[in-house]
Amino acid sequence: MNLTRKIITAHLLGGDMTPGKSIDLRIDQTLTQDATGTMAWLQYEAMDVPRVKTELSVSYVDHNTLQMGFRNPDDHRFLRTTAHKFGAIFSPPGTGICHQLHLENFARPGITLVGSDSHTPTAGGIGALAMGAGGLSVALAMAGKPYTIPMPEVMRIYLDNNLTGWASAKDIILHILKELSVKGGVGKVLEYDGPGVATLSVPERATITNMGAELGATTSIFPSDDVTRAFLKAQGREQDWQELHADPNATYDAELRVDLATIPPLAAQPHMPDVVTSVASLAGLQVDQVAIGSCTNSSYADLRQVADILSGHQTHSTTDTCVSPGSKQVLDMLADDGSLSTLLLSGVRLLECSCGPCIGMGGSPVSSGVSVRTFNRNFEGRSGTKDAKVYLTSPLTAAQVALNGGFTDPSTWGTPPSLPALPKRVPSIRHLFLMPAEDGSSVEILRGPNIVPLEKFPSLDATLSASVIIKLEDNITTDHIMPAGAAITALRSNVPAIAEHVFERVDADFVSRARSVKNGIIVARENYGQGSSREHAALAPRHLGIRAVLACSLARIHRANLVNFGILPLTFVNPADYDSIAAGMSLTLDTTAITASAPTTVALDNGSTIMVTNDLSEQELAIIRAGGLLNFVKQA
Ligand code: MIC
Ligand code: SF4
Repeated sequence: MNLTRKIITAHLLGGDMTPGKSIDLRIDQTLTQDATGTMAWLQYEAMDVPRVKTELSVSYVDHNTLQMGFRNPDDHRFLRTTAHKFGAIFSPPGTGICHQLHLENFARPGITLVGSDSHTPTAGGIGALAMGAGGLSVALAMAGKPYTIPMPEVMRIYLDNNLTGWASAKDIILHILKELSVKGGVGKVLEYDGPGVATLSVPERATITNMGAELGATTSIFPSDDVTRAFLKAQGREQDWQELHADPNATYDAELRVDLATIPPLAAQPHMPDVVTSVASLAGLQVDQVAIGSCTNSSYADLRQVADILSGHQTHSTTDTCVSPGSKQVLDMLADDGSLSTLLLSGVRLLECSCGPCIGMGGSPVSSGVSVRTFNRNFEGRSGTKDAKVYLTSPLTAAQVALNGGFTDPSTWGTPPSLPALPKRVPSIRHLFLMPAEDGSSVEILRGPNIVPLEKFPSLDATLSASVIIKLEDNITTDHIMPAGAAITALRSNVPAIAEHVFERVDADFVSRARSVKNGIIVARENYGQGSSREHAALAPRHLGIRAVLACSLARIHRANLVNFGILPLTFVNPADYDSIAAGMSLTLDTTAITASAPTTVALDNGSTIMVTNDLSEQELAIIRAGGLLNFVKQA
């Protein structure tokens, strides 16, 4: 067996392990973060389960820590009190980014982890089967219910040789993105194997599994070996280690071979993580901003290497350079070895240990500026500046760009800094986490005026007549559907208010058109809903009356979120029928005739019909008929 199938087998509560068939998994750990967490905890509260039933659940505050006005601090207080009451550990704002903190403090080989953030697979770097999901799916897992997914195919990523020169872990995943594209991982777990694995540290592995999210993969996973053991030992958690790997004769559904020795420094170009080219080919391009950090590249080793490159130099005067460490542990280590002082004296701006500019929480580039970021997503407008051009690179490349004011040829960079040795013991920040009350029954949940109670959606009508509100192209991201940024993210606990911003960067009239009809439908091409796990990209359209999405294909987490909120995820039987539909048309379907994973007829208002299909399980169909997962759970 391969490693993925071993962990799934050990956690299987039901279903059929044939790729594509539904499986129910026992979930050991969950994580939530503030931007998706307020909804998740409101939903958890609505389930009437007094204590979380997982072995460990952590509620992190890392996405929006700006506290501009009362909304955001009210959210933080709500999350602190819900964690305290319901039995979760609380990580206060400023402690660090959820994925970095979870890797350092809680994740362990062989567990299942579900998190309300699409980069939860970061913990795959330590050998956990870690998956991103919508907040409601995580709330259900916290309530002790199984997590249901389609059984993934397992793709072996065979790493041969080792990295050379200025190439680093980020370049490995950028190379894989170039090979497979942003939809190349859909329906798959990417399982790393081969001699190259042992050459990579746990944080390097985590950089790679983190960005597996950009491939659309269910998750990515590395084996647990001596490198994993040394990492856990340094964290004072050697007892959490177990050896885990695929059997020597394991079989896989697909394979990609990667020769690490041939990978040069790479960059993803605007506006998709898979538009990858060599850094050398960008030489000469001036850069206005460099942002180093995010859950992809904010480990101690990443930032220490940046400091080593900048040591004794100054960042370029026309390149605004900022660093956000992944955790207070990382920051403490940088302070301890003098790297922090090196960074500050080189001209770097130090930001809080949080997501920061990655989700547009400040740090936006200048108008039509070029920004180089060590992050994982460069979708148009995500930085907060609509016409900015964002490139994604490794910290090593970003540091060189900061020094030189733009891209230069790596052959001129000299000798790369060495990877710092793993300290025998790293400083613990575990005392900063708030442990839950032993008995939460008397803990009061503190809310605020922006925390709006959940809306109850009606069940699915027998005949659905809906207008096409918008017709979209390929690869529409959840950032297109429900933009992030400081102002809009502050509305995550208030669905009626956040709904006013649906598709605002794509089509300013979307909301008024959706409101003007009773039922709406969204039409798109391939990979609709890629990117973030934010369920607001389903919930807010549902609030506006969207009842179905008809696309050529859908991204995994968003499709699950549509089901959770009672929106029908439909696909064209014949993708060419996409051309026969125009915005403003009315589509009618008899929903009582829909059966799980089978085609059905849709009537267009021009008198013609098309065939659409779905890949829903019986249970998912029942959830949609009930008007969403919360209604379904309460009915059961
Ligand atoms: C992201 O990177 O897009 C986010 C912000 O972390 C999201 C979660 C969210 O929208 O709150 C994600 O990746 O799931
Ligand atoms: Fe935070 Fe960015 Fe990572 Fe999302 S991708 S969790 S916004 S650092």
